Amino acid sequence: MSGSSANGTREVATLGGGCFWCTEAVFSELRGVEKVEPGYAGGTTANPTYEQVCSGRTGHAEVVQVTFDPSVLTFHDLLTIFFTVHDPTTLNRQGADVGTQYRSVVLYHDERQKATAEQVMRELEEEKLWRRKLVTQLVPFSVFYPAEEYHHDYFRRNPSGGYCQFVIAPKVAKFRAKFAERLKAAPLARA
Ligand code: MHO
Repeated sequence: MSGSSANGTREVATLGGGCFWCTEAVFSELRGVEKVEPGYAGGTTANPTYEQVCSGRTGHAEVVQVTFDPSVLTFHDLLTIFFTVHDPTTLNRQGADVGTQYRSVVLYHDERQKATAEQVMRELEEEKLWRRKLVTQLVPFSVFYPAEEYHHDYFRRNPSGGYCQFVIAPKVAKFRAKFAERLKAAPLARA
């Protein structure tokens, strides 16, 4: 989906890579990313709650909806990073988080996004970045339900939580080291 604003064109991507606390923490540090909203997509229940999604019965995945400036960060770049910060080879699972709500999924907003996702997935298979086959779902986007307020900015607001310290912080550290030149600010400049 593309749209125009006073500052130029913006694009929206909807991506599921396991727990949305993790993907939000990572994507929000990228230059070119203007907004990252955690939520639910790809299921059938309208206006699902977190508890319902966690039950695995709504069909939704935990996702992030990312609004970005494609002149700074292309959808191709965003996807390449997406496929590095989560494991797209474990079906319905990211580490200890198991269930269809943690599936790897790209919900494309138009045919161009679909073609780009197919291309990036092919490139990664060829590069053998992941030794196993990618199991990422590629499906058309329909509805996004924002998550409850307390899930927004979760990593930054709950740094001492166990999941934040043991699961998210190491992922963020790896991401910062790998994509240092793409960050909004140097990691050392952050408190
Ligand atoms: N296993 C984690 C997942 C959080 S995530 C937002 C927990 O229940 O704390 O699904």
